[in-house]
Amino acid sequence: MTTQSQILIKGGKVVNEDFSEMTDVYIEDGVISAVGSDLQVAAGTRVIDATDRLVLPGGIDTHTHMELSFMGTTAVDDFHTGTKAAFAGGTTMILDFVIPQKGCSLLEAYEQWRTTADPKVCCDYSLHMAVTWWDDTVKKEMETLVRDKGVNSFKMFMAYKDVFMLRDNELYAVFAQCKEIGAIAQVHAENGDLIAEGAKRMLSLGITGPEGHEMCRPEEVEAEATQRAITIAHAANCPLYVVHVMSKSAAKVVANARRNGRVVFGEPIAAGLGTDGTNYWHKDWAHAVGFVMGPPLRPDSSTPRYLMDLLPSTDDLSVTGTDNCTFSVCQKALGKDDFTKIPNGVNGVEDRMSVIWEKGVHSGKMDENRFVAVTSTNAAKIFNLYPQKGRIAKGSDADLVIWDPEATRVISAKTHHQAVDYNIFEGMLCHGLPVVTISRGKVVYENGQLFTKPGMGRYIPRKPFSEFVYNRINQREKVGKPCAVCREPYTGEIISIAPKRS
Ligand code: URQ
Ligand code: ZN
Ligand code: ZN
Repeated sequence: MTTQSQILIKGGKVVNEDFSEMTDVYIEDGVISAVGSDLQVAAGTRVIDATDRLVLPGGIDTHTHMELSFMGTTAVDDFHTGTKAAFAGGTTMILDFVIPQKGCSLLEAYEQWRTTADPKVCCDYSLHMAVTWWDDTVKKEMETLVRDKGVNSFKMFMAYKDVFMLRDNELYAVFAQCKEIGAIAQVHAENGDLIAEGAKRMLSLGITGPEGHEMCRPEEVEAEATQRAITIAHAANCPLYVVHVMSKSAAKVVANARRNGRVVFGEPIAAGLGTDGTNYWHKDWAHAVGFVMGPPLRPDSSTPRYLMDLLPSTDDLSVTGTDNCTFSVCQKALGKDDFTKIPNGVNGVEDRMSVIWEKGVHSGKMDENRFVAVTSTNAAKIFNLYPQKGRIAKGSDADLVIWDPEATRVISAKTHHQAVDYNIFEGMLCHGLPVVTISRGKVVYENGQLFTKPGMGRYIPRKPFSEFVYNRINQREKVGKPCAVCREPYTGEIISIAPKRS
């Protein structure tokens, strides 16, 4: 790993979300210190030639679950292998999730996740907090997490009945608290009751394979919960972020709500943008089971294109993550006779940027600036990391990727850097890949080689009341309050109601 503290990236095209320009970038001590031509640099500066390449802000993966203990086992990509793989794919920051068991302290869970992650992470990271139960102590701990621990996002599950799931009244209470403390509410939007009934029905019909996982929770089960969450969040005047939007139906609900002025953001993930749920019907069980996640990938094979079409446009969908939560086939085999026992989760952290470049930019659906917006900048703005992250500008962290838009690679578990033993994008040819990844001014990936050390990444605290998220909320708080009608009191006759005979 080079100890170089000055780097000059020369001759490249710097691409931010709002414009691109042929210019140079000078990095000193982990920070971008100048962007321009003919820059004065210190003696001994390392010069990296970026001719014919793009210089992008490092990717931000909004949704990972490294080494999550879930459904009886632990996700095989941990904070070390998962963040090395992130670098290899051009991602320089992940946002992972603290998920306390029902009834357990959120603060204690936060400390456990920090103790696990800090010594292992290679890239910078931050933590969302899941709220899996509700009472006054949870309410107080949310406030403490925002004030003292730099958490500004809380995820509530509407699925995983009896495990993580919250009921509507609890959702309303948590959303109200999120708005009070300036956090954004995130939801896993599926109707957990319908999933439980659907699973019972499938098993009673003798359907135990991965196809039952999708059939027990079809896309309207996701769309219904998405709409319900949007309605409850709007009632609480709370900003909402719908994680892993996996279907056309749910995407339409988010897009429609945004056009109706709701403060809601939709997050499609690499899996839903790059592949589909027809894989659940594959005759080879070991192939089909690899795609099991919740909400499921959809058997409507036009879904990836539909979701991708909503990214370039008017921000119907705003930001991309991966929900990287990997279980090798032998772990998935815990559910070989019963799909409800298959640990849910797929890969994505290494391949997200290339999959979106291939399906979004190379296909001509979005331009390079929009690519930066949906893979990095919008995430930074929503989670209040901008412009420290998500931009190439003086003073921003030197998290960059030198991107070769014409280079190609074929995605395969044989060559990926992740620990999981299969890849849902196996065999996919992608244009667009990182040549050099730079994290806080250090070259951490170059020409296929990683230069990382576990623990070199930092936890990044985030402040509440992100302007990008709260500007409209705050204004509605001021002007949108309902008010009573002034009228003379009623003086007419009132019917008398005879007291009930006991
Ligand atoms: O639901 C989630 O986001 C976690 C538990 C990962 N697993 C999944 O299938 N999405
Ligand atoms: Zn989820
Ligand atoms: Zn997740």
